[in-house]
Amino acid sequence: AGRESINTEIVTLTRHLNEEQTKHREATGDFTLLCHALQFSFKSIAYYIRRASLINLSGLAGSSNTTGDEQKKLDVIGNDVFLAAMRSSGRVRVLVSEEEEEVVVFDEYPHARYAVACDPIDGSSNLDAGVSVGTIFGIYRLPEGAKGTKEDLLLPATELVAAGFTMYGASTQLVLTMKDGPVNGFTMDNGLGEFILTHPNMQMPKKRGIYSCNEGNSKYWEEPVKEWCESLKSAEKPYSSRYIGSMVADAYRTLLYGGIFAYPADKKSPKGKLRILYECGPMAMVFENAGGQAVDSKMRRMMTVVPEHIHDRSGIFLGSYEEVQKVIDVHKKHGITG
Ligand code: P6P
Repeated sequence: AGRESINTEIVTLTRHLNEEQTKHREATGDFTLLCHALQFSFKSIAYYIRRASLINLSGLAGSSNTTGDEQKKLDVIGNDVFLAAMRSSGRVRVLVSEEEEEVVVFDEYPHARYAVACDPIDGSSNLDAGVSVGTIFGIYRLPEGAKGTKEDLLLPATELVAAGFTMYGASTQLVLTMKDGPVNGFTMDNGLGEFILTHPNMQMPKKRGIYSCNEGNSKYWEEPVKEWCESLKSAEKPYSSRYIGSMVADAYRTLLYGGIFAYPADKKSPKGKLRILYECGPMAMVFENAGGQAVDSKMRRMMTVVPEHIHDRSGIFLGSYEEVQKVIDVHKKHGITG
């Protein structure tokens, strides 16, 4: 009597991963250990991002990465933290990072069975402005006898065993999904230092009048894209426009509220801007598993697109099932059918 009711059934990410492993009697625990290393890297990156302004970690690091973006100090720290966590897990053979020109091979673990693709801090150009940024990741299971070369990672997202992203915003939110599994959302409890399951089995609204794209590029858009965007603005009930310019933030809002995120390939960027391996592919898997759709600029199912090289790019339309269907239907009228 008089005992305050405490919730003894808090599901932490650690508990969730252990329960998942128990469901698969044949599991060796390697994947679980890899995910524990992943979660540690998210906690570390969150820690540094939150302190950035205090210890002057924002601002340029004076170097630039493969795609020529000005590298921010936090980009470098995020990449270092992520690589160290993956290496020390002993479960990763080969890794692609937006910050690394070549694949990173962990020769000290020749029998490790996983490959990881990652953008340690996506959207970092917004960091100094205090905009939410994030880590996007995809995990592949290597075939027996794999040597850990870049070919092991030039795969479509249909081959991913897990994918997700962590958004460092007002709170630290992790979205994680396994192949053909549900999408689960976790929120970091700083008191416990644990990710807590707060959004089990996320299901997207089938439609929503919100579109998210950089209309500053519309001069370069192909005709079907212009027609699609105009149709939203001239609809009976015109759509709302929401664009943060940080993919993880725009994706997370779209996942929760519904709507559509688009970064089309255009005349200025014929291959598109976003990278297949560590932006488009993992996001496509999350959105499909949450009941949404994802296609590239040729209207191909995004999850089937195979990157030609590890930093290959693609156009992408990502969102509620019916909202992406509208894009597909407009392109069909122009003879583009994926
Ligand atoms: P733009 C951030 O630099 C990023 O890679 C994604 O996070 C974001 O969606 C996109 O580029 C924003 O690009 O051309 O609209 O600034």
